[in-house]
Amino acid sequence: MRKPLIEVAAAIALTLSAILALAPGAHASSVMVMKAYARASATAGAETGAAYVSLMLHGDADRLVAVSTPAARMAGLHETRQVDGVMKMAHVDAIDIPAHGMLEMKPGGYHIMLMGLTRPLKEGDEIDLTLTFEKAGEVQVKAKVGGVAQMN
Ligand SMILES: [Cu+2]
Repeated sequence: MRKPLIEVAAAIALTLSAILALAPGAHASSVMVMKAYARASATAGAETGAAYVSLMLHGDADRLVAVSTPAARMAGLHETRQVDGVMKMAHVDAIDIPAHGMLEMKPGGYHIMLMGLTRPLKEGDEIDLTLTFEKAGEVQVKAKVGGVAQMN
């Protein structure tokens, strides 16, 4: 019996994506960073700051387990949550991302907390972030410093 055309097409597509996945450099990581920004420091003496990354997984589920940056002595994963009407932020050990899923950090949600800024974040600057994933390993990201109240 003849294979339906759609199956053949699917088989070709699978083969193509397998080739692309194997091509060195073409798909070095299953993590696709869509957006990365930080907020400018409101004052020259600011010690802490926040950065936000949005990314997509092109593959199996993974976990973001760590983050580091030369822009601060310490960087951590935080989540802002509303508890009894009050916004509170807390450290999270890891952020789970489902297979082919998205992680969207944003003010009022997940963010990268920068503690002990080496210098105030200035609008227009760029900071380097290293995201560490359980499976994908380290992913380098450049985050543009936006306005003090930038939302996206
Ligand atoms: Cu925080």
